[in-house]
Amino acid sequence: MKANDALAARLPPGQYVARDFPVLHVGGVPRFDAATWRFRIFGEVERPQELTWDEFMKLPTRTVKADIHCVTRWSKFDTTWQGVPFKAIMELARPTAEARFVLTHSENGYTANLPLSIVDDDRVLLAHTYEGKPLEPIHGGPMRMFVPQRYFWKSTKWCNGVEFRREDDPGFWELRGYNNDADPWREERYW
Ligand SMILES: Nc1nc2c(c(=O)[nH]1)N[C@H]1C(S)=C(S)[C@@H](COP(=O)(O)O)O[C@H]1N2
Ligand SMILES: [Mo]
Repeated sequence: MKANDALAARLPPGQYVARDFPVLHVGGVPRFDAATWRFRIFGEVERPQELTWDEFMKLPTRTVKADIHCVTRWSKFDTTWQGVPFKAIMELARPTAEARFVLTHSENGYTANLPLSIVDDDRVLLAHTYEGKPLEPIHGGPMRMFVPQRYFWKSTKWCNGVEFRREDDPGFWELRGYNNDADPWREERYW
């Protein structure tokens, strides 16, 4: 395969390769205090959880290397993240048989919705480490969702809760004209 073909196979339609790591979010960067930080797992689960930072950091971790794709057209190849696998969260809280969707919540009110079938995947993390270092506050530290199969707006920064749901409810950008599914390979950018 020629270099251009290899690039085309890896770059979703309408995207370009970014060398830097752009920062994109609405509002300010929330302050992190390890003593008061809490992470909630709630909704359609058998065992709702409210974890402290120490408890969260004792959960299993996994490293995932993947490309990320922002709806504003930049993609970044080979980013390496470490965090708690979403599957570990499911084992801990046990979604009920009725759970079909998740809504991830942020410290500053931002939300993103996803089908359970997308997040129940080894590549999906509650990431606290980026390229071997604690995730920087501007990129969502201390912890953010990492969902590489979807445009990056689905990866909620400063994540403080995961809500399991029977029904799908649009998140912050989905309410403002962004596509509900957000598959970069199908170029599902807006409605
Ligand atoms: N809490 C929160 N998470 C968020 C956002 C936001 O505004 N608030 N923006 C999303 C969007 S649109 C993108 S592209 C990515 C950007 O992540 P980055 O700043 O680490 O590149 O975060 C996503 N997660
Ligand atoms: Mo974005």
